[in-house]
Amino acid sequence: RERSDGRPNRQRLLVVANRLPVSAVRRGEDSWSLDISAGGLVSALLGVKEFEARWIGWAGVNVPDEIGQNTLTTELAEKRCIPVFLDEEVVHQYYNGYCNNILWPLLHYLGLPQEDRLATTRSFQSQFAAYKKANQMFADVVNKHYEEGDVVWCHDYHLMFLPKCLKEYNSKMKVGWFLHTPFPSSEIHRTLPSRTELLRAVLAADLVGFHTYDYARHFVSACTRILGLEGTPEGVEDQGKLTRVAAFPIGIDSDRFIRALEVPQVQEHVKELKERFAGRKVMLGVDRLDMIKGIPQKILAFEKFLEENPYWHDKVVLLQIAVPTRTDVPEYKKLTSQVHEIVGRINGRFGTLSAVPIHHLDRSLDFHALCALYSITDVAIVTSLRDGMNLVSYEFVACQDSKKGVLILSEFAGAAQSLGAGAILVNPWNITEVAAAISQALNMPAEEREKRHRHNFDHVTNHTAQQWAEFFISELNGTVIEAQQRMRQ
Ligand code: ADQ
Repeated sequence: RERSDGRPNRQRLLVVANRLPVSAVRRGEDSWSLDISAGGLVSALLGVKEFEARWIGWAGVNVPDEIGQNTLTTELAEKRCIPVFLDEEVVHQYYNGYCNNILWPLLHYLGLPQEDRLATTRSFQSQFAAYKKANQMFADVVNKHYEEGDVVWCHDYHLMFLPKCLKEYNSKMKVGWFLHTPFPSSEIHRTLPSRTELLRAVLAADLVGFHTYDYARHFVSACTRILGLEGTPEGVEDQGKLTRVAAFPIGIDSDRFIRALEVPQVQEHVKELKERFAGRKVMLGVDRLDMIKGIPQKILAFEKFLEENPYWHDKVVLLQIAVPTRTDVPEYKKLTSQVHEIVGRINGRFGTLSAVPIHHLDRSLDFHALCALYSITDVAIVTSLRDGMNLVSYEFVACQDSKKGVLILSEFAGAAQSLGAGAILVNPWNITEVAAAISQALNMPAEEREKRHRHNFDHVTNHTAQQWAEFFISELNGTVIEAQQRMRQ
């Protein structure tokens, strides 16, 4: 294809994810306000100049009427976004049900929700049916907008069925699928009633990507043990058809964070924070309020540290910023009250009239406020019980080039594989070990901090989100060309 000025068109990339990078709020029958979220994936793809990206996903609102659907579609088109309209019942069963209640805990080794395990088991079939239906709805929209030569990149556990649906439409479509969460041991995956169908659906893709080599290996083992297929160094082979499986560790747009530190508004904020916490070391946790992030474990470890180290009582503060997510799921509500209760107890126990040891905020911070906080922090603490990668640890490192603070990082976060040599790695289940890590971090000599920071900073600035996206797409293009050559031989 060529443009009217004779130059070749850039390859089109259709990025399909459950949510569009835009949230829509209805203002009237035919008007919408669109709020763009500059998440990691968006910045990654904005930086990839040789592709022309379009987004396909759910806009996060129920739009039952045709007028509303048409006006929203037109407004989103200006942002290169194409909506998939899901009705309330599908969202309830597919998104809240199968994705968040079944797949999310399972992929993070947490099993099915404890209290309603039997109820979940009973509703499993209807939720799985809704999941397949929703994936088919995404596929319909992709198919409608697909042009020959496009690359289709499917994202995450919400869309494991999508590669199969797309290949059924058109076996020549170039389809890649990337999982942002861990892929667990095959012993965990095999407990899923839909284990076989899901694996087969993912294997329809040309390229399947994970954050780490371990997750890729678990996926290949699940295919060999559960489906009886052959694992090869390149991926999984089924009757001569190879699905490439590989690790593509994500990164961040580190320059965006580094540049933000120069913005006057951020510097003003830094000054205020430094005054506010003068004379105290600042520890920071930034997480979505989710059970995988190990927030109660982190706070209990901090309590243990205070118990064992009276010297530090009025010299350290833990700021825990936790954005509430999935607030309509009962397990998440329970987690919120559990965290509040523990924080209240510890502040009651160790606080004074003038200061408390833990500041816990149930909300999200804007980008500039977050950068300011990262930059004044002495010790960042990530205690995820499992985490695909964990970008917070990367963002902290990017903002620390002048301070050279310490990162305490769970060994169960994908980031432990890349930042492990610079961070203090911990098992978040062992609060005694985490308390000792806090002590080590707060007392670390400057020379050692510098050395550890240098390792992490070099990694974060040399493995960016943009490189991640380019690498995945070029591998996908390469994989398809190789497969075509094999077919011809
Ligand atoms: P998440 O589970 O959302 O992502 P993470 O990688 O840490 O986890 O990314 C969170 C993002 O949200 C970061 O960019 C962070 O700045 C932002 N954020 C979190 N709390 C915030 C707050 N209180 N205020 C403002 N911003 C906040 C999933 C997987 C991860 C994987 C990513 C990317 O669970 O393991 O690293 O996708 O693949």
